[in-house]
Amino acid sequence: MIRHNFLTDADAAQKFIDGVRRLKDPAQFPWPGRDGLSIYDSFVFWHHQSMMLMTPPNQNDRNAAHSGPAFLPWHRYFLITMEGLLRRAVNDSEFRIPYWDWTTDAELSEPATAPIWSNGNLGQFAGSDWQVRLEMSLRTGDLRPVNRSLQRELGDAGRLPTRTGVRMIIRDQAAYDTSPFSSSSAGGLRNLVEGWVGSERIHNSVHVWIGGDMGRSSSPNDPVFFLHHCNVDRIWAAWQERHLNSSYLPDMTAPDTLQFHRIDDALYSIYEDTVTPGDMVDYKRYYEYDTISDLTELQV
Ligand SMILES: [Cu+2]
Repeated sequence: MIRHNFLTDADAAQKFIDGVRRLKDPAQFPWPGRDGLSIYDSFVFWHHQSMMLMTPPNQNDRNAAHSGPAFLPWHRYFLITMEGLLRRAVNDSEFRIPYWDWTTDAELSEPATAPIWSNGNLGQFAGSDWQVRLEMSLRTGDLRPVNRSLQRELGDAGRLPTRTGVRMIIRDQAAYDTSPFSSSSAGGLRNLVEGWVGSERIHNSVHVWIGGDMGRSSSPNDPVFFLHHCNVDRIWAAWQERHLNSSYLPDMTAPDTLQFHRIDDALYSIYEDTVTPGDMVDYKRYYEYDTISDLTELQV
């Protein structure tokens, strides 16, 4: 089952839009025990909680899903879980989340007016019929109930990563991650893709470029979160195909201070399942991408 480019597969794009709207409706997909909230809102909570869980607790950089090796598998798992719910919502067992290839938009003179933001596409979620119900307070950092429309500040800050920059990282980073396995890791695929180092700042830079709700721990409020992370995941997949002899790091010989990030540690979830980074490595059990060769080409 194939994950397609949002802009070249109208069927997957429309199903994604219909699906998130249904999952967002508390009448159709209620979040059990949380009055007025939906299954979609539980993903906002789950993402926020992952950022509150410092790993280990005596520092404030690495958390259960960011600034550490688990960044890529945690978000792969998060998307696969959403993908399964979307399949139920649109009643299509073949549906897979599409990706947004922002490197194409990076080549435009005005990426903020690119097709992805039209009213037929993701622009519609900035309207009054899509309500943010939980937000990270910018003052306290806590999650709090609200009722307001989605906020974006397209292009006010940050920038979209270039295809050349992405290709160079995939080509040059032979290791999945490097010591100290945090936002300070100077090399390794994970930290360069997450975007704490390097010139492209890939994942972080797209959050900043979209701005508004995408800049908070409650960023899954914006459905583009899933299209963005799908493209981030596609980079990991491309790297996996390019570096067949490199594997996820660290393994289980790493110290307890790397708990939640070692290959057989459980990824943080608000649901019952126990899934590890190791379980997420073989993504082809769940989906494939329509293309990764645009990222693995040697000429840069
Ligand atoms: Cu995240």
